Amino acid sequence: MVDKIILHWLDGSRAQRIVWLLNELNVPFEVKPYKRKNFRAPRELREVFPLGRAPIVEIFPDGDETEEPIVLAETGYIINYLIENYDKEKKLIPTSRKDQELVKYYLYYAEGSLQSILIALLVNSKVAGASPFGLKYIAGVVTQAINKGYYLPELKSNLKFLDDRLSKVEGDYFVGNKLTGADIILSFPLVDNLFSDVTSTKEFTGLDVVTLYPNIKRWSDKIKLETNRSDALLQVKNLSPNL
Ligand SMILES: N[C@@H](CCC(=O)N[C@@H](CS)C(=O)NCC(=O)O)C(=O)O
Repeated sequence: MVDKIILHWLDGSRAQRIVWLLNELNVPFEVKPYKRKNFRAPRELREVFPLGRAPIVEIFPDGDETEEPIVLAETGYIINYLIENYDKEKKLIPTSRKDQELVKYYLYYAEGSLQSILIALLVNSKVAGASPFGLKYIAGVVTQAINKGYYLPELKSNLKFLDDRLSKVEGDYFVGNKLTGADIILSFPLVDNLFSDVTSTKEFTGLDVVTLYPNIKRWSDKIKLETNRSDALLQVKNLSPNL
């Protein structure tokens, strides 16, 4: 019997990367969609895993639903688990041990370092608007100073690091001249958050990312084409990625 895999999927979220991965692995799965309420995941997602963040993956080994499922949370861990357990043909696994470790580095890096900078910038950009009227001005000055003094230089340093890495790789991908978990995890911060809408990114960060980071731009265009195929897959299941 094959394992039964359920992907708990939230609109406009990191869960889309898991659709792409499962599609690449050619593994059958079910999608359970959730719709955000006031930008947040609905409470039902907490019934699957207590932190209630997407994606969450449930696996019933051998399709046996009488047993408790294996429940996976955290995108990097989910990607690693799915590749380790279901990539029998090593489609997404680089050949050298060094490159295999590099993929794992990116799985930690994307959520641990890069995404946390983007979240801080996003939160800081909302503080003034959410403050009581008399505090809006001062809140704006303080958060802008924090962004200018810390988060924006951090973002620039991270994007330069990634652009330099791409300038030195052989081929079009981050590791081993093939699509790996590194590209899949980095697609959310780089493609979805920064390069899909470069005008908003300019307003949000002041950075002209297309000019400053041409290697990421080239990679991002390629990745966008590849992910469109899995967006199409969701539409086939009557679940628009923009639900
Ligand atoms: N570090 C987690 C973050 C998960 C996360 O924050 N997911 C967002 C969607 S992209 C979410 O569920 N947001 C709903 C909420 O904040 O209520 C991961 O990598 O999976």
